[in-house]
Amino acid sequence: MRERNVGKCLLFLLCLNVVSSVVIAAAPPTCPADTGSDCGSDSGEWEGEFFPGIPKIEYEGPSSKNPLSFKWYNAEEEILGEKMKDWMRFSVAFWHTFRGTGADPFGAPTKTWPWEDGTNSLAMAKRRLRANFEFLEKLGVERWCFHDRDIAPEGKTLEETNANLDEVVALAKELQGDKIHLLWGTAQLFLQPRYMHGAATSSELGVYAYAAAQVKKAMEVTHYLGGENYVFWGGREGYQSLLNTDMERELNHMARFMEAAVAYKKKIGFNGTLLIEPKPQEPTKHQYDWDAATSANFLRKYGLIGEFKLNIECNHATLAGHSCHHELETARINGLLGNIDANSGDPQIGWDTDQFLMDVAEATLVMQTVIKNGGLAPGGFNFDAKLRRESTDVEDLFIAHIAGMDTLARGLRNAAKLIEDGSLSDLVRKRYQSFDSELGAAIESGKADFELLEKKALEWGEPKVPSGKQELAEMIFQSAL
Ligand code: XLS
Ligand code: NI
Ligand code: NI
Repeated sequence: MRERNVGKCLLFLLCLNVVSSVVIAAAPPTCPADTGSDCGSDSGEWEGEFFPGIPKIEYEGPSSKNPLSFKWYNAEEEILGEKMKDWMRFSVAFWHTFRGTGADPFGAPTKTWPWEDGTNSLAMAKRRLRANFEFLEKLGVERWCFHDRDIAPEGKTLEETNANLDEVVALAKELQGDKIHLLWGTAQLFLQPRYMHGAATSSELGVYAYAAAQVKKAMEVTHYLGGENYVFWGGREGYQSLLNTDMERELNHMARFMEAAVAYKKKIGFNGTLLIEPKPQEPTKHQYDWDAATSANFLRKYGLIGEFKLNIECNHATLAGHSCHHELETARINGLLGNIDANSGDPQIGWDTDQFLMDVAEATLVMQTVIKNGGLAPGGFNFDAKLRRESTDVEDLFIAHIAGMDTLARGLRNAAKLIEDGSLSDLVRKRYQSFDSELGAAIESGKADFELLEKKALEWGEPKVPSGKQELAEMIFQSAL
């Protein structure tokens, strides 16, 4: 049974190559993994539960051995005067959790969820959406994120595509009710072949216009769903070669496109934050949004600095040669930390592997910055993370999110412990204490010129330089984990 299914999936992928101009979402699985389920049944509303046997996930504490329980995340518990759920503002990424198939460049899809019927139909889109809301409810997560094209299929014309989106979004609005919120929406401007040169950076005027129409619509539906933010993508985000592209012109096009998005946001009265998500390479090698600092410079140069914030993704930080903590601090110091795509990369694989963040030390550093930032609202933590290709049980979707939530919750507890203990911040304060003086204050307020400093240097002679205490800092940090 399983072998035949894999055969069908491979065939489906080959067919996809031929008809790819209309199928833009990742190939949906063709059959359910669980034998005896509704493989191949007609699209339509799903009868009953999507996740039978999975209870509402509860907090059971660190000693629990139950994989379907939280060990560290206790939504209502207060840490540093605020509920854990308000610090975290967790969100499930629709594309990974409900459109992820496990396919990679060397392998066919492995995930064949029972509710999938192998089509990219409108009825299937609605059924999948119902699965998403049941998932959120059972997981106890109040937010979700999507790209326009993962929630609704592309039609033959832009009108038809927009009508499909409207139909799915109307159902989403109903299913959200007043309990579930949209952390952010975005437009998917990369998979469809029309975007092969980029979208806002495309050399084709018609593509630029088409992308504008798509972003306009995605902003409208995000607004309609009460979106708290909108993640802005210009589409493929860069250029591959400087031989056959005009970098200066493309950057200008991108900036004009962003300006138009700002103007449209104001026109429709959308009050959410506009975010851009730094990412180096993938799929292009020169990106205007390489990392937080490059993105900040781009925004400043084109006068967009007050209109956008950054969505920092930990895996993208690693790809840029930084730690996630460094990117978060760069964004925070620039007043640009808007949202976090909570994931991590593999230390050996140089690719955006989008793994769930499971490293407690990293999570502690991430939470230190979130606390310094006074939280993330109206942003939050979006699980831009997917199951490994080998994880194929429905319950793995829950286990992955639970572990990801617990890791960050544990990071929050540790960061609070470090603050309450105070020895690490003491160490840092002492390190700079020579500046807590009259001359230090003059330097920090820009009032000390070189003549004054030279006079002091001559007067004092050779300065004494104390130890930096790196290992002591690490020792204190470790003791909180
Ligand atoms: C891809 C991005 C993507 C965004 C949403 O690398 O991380 O998943 O978060 O378009
Ligand atoms: Ni992301
Ligand atoms: Ni990514």
